[in-house]
Amino acid sequence: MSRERALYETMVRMRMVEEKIVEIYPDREIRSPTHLYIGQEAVAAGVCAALERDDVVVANYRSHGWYLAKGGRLQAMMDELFGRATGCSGGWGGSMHLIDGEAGLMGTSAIVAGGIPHAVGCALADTLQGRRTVSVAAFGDGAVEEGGFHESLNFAALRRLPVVFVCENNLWAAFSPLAERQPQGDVHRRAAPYGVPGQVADGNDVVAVYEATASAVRRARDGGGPTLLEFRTFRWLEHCGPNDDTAVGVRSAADVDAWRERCPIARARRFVSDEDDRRIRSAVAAEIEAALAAARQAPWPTPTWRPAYYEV
Ligand SMILES: Cc1ncc(C[n+]2csc(CCOP(=O)(O)OP(=O)(O)O)c2C)c(N)n1
Repeated sequence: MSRERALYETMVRMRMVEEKIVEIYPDREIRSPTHLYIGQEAVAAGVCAALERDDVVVANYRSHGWYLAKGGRLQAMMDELFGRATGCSGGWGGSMHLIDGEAGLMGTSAIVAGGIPHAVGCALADTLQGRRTVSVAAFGDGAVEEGGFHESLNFAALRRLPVVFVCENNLWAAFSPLAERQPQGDVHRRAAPYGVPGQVADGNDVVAVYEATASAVRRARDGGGPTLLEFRTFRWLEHCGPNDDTAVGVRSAADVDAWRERCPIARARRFVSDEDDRRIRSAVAAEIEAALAAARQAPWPTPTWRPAYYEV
């Protein structure tokens, strides 16, 4: 399979899974707060395609795309959204707290910037233990305003750790636009004070994302230290939940429409034939229906369950 076809398929799968979540969310079978990734698919797809399975990703609560792109199991994710014991986090984490250690998705976090030091810690541990894995910290533009971002960049630079810092700059943090939060909105320029290379690329161009990441990953794996990548993109739906948010009066419908025109999946459609596209979509639709049916039947966690440390 060509790389481009695989990138397209990954994005279509993410989109179709989330479109199904949008469709069923009002039924309240999924009770977890859910931050949808629709519009941003090229970032997780392009980044994860440049990684090996053993490489690590730590992402934020806008997690579904990262989980799926890194190789997490759809069934375990769906079970988690349904709060079932067979979910990837035992049914206790919900949409914001996904994990699949075997796939190298080492967690997603509700704390803005909270996952960044975790990714750096994974890189430190792997380096000390002689493994040549690379860690990715994925976060939004809002995370750049947190101390943890700067401390992590500083420490990773100091120790030349194999970390790729990936900022998904979707220009908004909930209802706050970037221009009202940061005097200088070029996130990639935050790398320079730490002596780290910073690069910006079109986050809706999956090949551009892949290429920028592949070169940062090579550099990290060869001992060259961290890179900060900024991918400009846009979230189509409300910050949290399945709806459009333009009626609220903050983001304009014209802005959202302009970004919908730049759909990363439509842009990559040329990589597959009509026949191929049909095949991909019908296989994904069947996979989603099967996962939903199984999630509805899956067992609930035991209410008396406690984390292991609770008993100590
Ligand atoms: C430390 C912390 N501060 C504030 C919040 C509340 N909060 C949740 S999401 C969010 C916006 C973050 O935006 P961004 O990092 O750009 O990510 P995006 O939602 O755009 O993917 C904020 C402020 C939080 N969860 N954690």
